[in-house]
Amino acid sequence: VKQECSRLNWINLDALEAVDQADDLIAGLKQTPKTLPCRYLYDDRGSALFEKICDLPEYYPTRTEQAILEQNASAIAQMTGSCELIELGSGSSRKTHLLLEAYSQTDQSLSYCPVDVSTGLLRTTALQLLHHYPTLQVCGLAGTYEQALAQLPPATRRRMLIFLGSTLGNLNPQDCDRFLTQVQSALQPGDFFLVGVDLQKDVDLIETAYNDAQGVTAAFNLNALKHLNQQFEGNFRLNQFAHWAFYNPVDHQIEMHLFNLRPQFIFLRTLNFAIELQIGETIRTEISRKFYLPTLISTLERHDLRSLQVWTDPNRWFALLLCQR
Ligand code: AVI
Repeated sequence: VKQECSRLNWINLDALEAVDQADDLIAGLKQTPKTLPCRYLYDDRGSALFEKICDLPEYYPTRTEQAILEQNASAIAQMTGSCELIELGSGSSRKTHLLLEAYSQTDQSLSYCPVDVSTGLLRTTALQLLHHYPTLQVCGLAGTYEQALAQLPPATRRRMLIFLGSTLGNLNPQDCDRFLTQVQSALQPGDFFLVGVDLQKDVDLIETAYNDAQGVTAAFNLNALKHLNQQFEGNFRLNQFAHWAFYNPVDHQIEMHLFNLRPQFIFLRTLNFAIELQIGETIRTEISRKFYLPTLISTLERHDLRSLQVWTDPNRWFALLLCQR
């Protein structure tokens, strides 16, 4: 254990001002229709539920991306050569194992920086990886992507930013542009960006993936309110909301909402903020955009991220793009 700890660095990224954090929460709840920043889906319980979603038969993105990585991880490692790996939103880093395995074949000084807001998961994963890869150096960054991109430790060599799982789709076009601008400035010319995205496809297949039979996605969605109740001493009654997820064909995105079943008066005590919720009112907790590859490639190009190679599965459901700055 001592040996493993000497290969582990830990950085708690500077917290955002508490007031700023609540600003977008309050603004979203005042809006019509109401929205929540999707980071509230990811406390430790939310992250554990998301891990469960990844294993659901209906949720095709994880296994599809995993299969693409299984087939192409060595090609990726060969194309980039030795580099330090930084993964944004690493979660349990399950797919990253495939990349680390491929890089460990050729790279003697393997280093990996997972970034996640869920510190519990980040710590467990870091320790598991150190145990598995005897020479790996891990630098865990506890914080949001934005914090991480603004505060990355100085680069020691070429770097590759990894952003898997179609998390890019959880950003609206404006936030996506802002995020890619941050990616661009965190990278030096020659550095790499590896991004996995869910593609446009049959609507039934997509809607089924966000309305699973066991109700894990529903529990994940409702957990955002539990998180708010805990963090801000709120009084959302979870059993008075229903999970509602549907495809919006205009914006090409799944929208996850919480549908209010009874009139409720909500008070978030530590923010001294109150709202009334009418029957049938919804709170949108997440968007999950489904991409059209040519549009995405040109968006990336506008941020100086040139696609070197695009890999997809036989159904063309999911794509993995290796870009270079
Ligand atoms: C993390 N993110 C890419 C997932 C998605 O598919 O948008 C989150 C998720 N929401 C419901 N199921 C999974």
